[in-house]
Amino acid sequence: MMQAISGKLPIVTRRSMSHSAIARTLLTSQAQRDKHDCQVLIIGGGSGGCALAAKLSSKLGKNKVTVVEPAEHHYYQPMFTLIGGGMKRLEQSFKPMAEVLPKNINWIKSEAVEFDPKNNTVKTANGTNIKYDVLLLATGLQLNYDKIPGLVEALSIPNGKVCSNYSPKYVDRTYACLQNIQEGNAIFTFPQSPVKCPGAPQKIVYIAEHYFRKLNKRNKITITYNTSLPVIFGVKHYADALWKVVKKRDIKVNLKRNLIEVRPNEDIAVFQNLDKPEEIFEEKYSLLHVTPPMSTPPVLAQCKELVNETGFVDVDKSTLQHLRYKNVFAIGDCSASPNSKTAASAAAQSPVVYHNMRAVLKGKELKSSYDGYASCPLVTGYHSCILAEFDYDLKPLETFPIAQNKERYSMFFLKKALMPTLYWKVMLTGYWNGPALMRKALSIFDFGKKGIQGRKEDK
Ligand code: FAD
Ligand code: UQ1
Repeated sequence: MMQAISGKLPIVTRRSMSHSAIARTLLTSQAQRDKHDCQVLIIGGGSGGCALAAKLSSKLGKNKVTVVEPAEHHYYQPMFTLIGGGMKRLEQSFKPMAEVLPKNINWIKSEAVEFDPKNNTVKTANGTNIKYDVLLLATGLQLNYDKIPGLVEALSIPNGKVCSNYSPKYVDRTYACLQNIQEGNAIFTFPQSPVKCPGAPQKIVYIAEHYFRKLNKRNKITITYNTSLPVIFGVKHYADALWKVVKKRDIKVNLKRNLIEVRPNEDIAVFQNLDKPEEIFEEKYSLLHVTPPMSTPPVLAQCKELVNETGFVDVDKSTLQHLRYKNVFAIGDCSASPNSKTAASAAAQSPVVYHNMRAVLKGKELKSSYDGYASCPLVTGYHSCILAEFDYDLKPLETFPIAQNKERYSMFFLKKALMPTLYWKVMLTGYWNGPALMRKALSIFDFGKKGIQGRKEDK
């Protein structure tokens, strides 16, 4: 195997970095117009890519795994919900990429710009041609704020009324907006596209409602959640519980209503009724929280051999292997497997992808399969959370022997205090395979739950 690291000493050294981190970033500068071969190539060093890099590199050994990732920082995105609610600070949500990627891999700090699966090659923006034996696509989803006219402008107004928890660029605006609003309409949106963590657009609704009550301004503010979806949540077991929450707390929910324009000069948000497209609503806001439309990155979506008609990587939903290219796999948000896109799903996919990629490398049959597990901690305020967990059939697949369709402090504590450590120390190091083992162990207890998994009325 040819290594891209060659000859010269580093031109720029970073005092704060370890020697191995310097060696790994070296590849960035010296790889210009170079060739690079590897056994495993991973595109994207986010939740899924990083977890798999850790698992595979510790098994295969030094320099067998190459990760292409342009970002300087790795964000723990699930924390954005809490940052928007003023419960955590932005600085707590990220670490240098050099610190979270495993030490024994090659890191090409650039982005993939061309895929050629017929010839097992990927090109990067810094001019490296990489040849691989097996490829893992882990690019996640891109945020398309620019798809809504007026939105980028609205989000750039200092101390403005428009905010969004979805990007580290805008998340600090959310808590400022919660503080600034004194009266009027607080409007929250869910776009007409697949999104990562489909529960997150409504978590901030509940946090905002609780915040307004705490600050004694709730009676002067109306709260509306406009969602493009036909349901409040895709799993009936939890949707029933959420309808009770919105009713009790006087939150108005409009289904099938999509944000199509923002007019920041007039503080007006324009919505369309997705059932009757000619019906357009102009709504005045004092606070507007936007969840942007999302898609896989264009470089992936443009490679028609790799993706389906919606731009997601065309994999088998059980094995996570590409339907045509048997040495290609996907993990996380960019995969066409029809699960909810969450870090919890990527964790549950990680052992499946790991075992099946190793089987391909050894020329063996694929034996591992993914059940569609996804989890969404639906934070409903400053000390409560409904922990939704479900599978491909939208059946509850719960870890704990208590009713999880109820607002609980214990689940809030799990989300706020335990999950960040589980993520940084256990998932990104390749040891967290999702809660399946824990679920099995805890299944010996049944505090009156009477086998909620798979009850007919919950389907
Ligand atoms: P990501 O972690 O997004 O990583 C993708 C990586 O690919 C990035 O580092 C990017 O730089 C890189 N990349 C992109 N294009 C290229 C390219 N061309 N070349 C090379 N690299 C590229 N999940 C939960 O489980 N629980 C939660 O409570 C939760 N809450 C959330 C709240 C919010 C507000 C948000 C935004 C997300 C939340 N999620 C939650 C979802 C979770 O963060 C994602 O599902 C998870 O990070 C997906 O992992 P991934 O590896 O697919 O993508
Ligand atoms: C989870 O595994 C995970 O990925 C690390 C999350 O993202 C941060 C989650 O939010 C949740 C809830 C899970 C599931 C874990 C347990 C213990 C139920």
